[in-house]
Amino acid sequence: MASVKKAKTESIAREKLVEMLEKMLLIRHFEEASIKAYQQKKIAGFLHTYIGQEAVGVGTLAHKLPQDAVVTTYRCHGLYLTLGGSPREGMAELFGKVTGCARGKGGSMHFFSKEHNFLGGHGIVGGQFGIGIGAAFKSNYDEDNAVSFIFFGDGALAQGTFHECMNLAALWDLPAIFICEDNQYGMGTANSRAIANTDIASKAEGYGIKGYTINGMDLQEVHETMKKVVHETRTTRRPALVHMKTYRYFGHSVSDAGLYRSKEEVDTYKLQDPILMAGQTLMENKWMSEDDLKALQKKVRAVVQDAVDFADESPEPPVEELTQHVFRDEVV
Ligand SMILES: Cc1ncc(C[n+]2csc(CCOP(=O)(O)OP(=O)(O)O)c2C)c(N)n1
Ligand SMILES: [Mg+2]
Repeated sequence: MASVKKAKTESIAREKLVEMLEKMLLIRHFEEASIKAYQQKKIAGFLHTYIGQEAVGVGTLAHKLPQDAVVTTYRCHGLYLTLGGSPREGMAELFGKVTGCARGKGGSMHFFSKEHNFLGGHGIVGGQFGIGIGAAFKSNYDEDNAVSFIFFGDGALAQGTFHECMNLAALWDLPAIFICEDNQYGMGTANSRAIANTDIASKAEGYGIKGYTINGMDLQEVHETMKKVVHETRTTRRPALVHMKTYRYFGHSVSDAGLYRSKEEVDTYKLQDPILMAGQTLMENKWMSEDDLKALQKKVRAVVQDAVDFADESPEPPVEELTQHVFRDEVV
């Protein structure tokens, strides 16, 4: 398939790799702490973790410029933290506290950050496509040279809105990067049972745009290939489709018993863990000692503990806020 490019890996400079490792560690520890808090009944509703998929968000968003927009699914904590969203406000959002990034009204699925142009986690499968291409349209209109990062799961590939938005983006030359985080399952359904053509990058051809396949467990591959894809989209204003092959270690949400896959399958992916790999690369290159790595983990754990304490101590939203910030209440 002529339009499908295979990723080419080059090495990342030490400083960048350490920075990305720290972000991946922050996501992992933040979410491990959130699972614990969920079990302690400090978090209600849903909780979908990004653990295992960290390299996709971190390697991709390393190329984001301030004016770029980012939009994703309900599995949104990782991207929010990658963009520099406050761990305190993120944890407080999970706890339903007024100090949260959506004032405690969104919860796990609806993280948001105006400061980072993070246009949210969305609970409706495929609900983010229209918003993502809308941001890309705005960029062309404003001529600010931005791109729009649209993250979505493999479960959204059979949605009509995916195809409609790919069509519009290609037709109107919208700088949108469609990033399919293929963790191989939509809830408990293997994607081979739900998607007619699992060569996801090849779907780009139907819209006359480029498609890419990337090993999403490999931080260096994600980082290098996305550098090229982002540059190309930014300069040509043509959309692109990226197939990230990744895996989630935990269930669809914390209440998923995971009966649809084997422990051996999960363990195979854990052997390619992006955090483990990045740490190993740093140590093999003598860019970091084991003690440096331990110190970095300790630093990140302290940030997460501080976020948990902040969330614990924060007040719940006052009753007066129940109808505020919900549907344009300020102009009604
Ligand atoms: C329109 C719509 N249909 C069904 C659901 C129920 N639902 C929630 S998550 C999900 C699976 C989505 O899987 P995928 O897109 O692969 O994302 P992942 O959870 O694997 O990251 C489904 C069917 C929904 N939220 N929205
Ligand atoms: Mg999936």
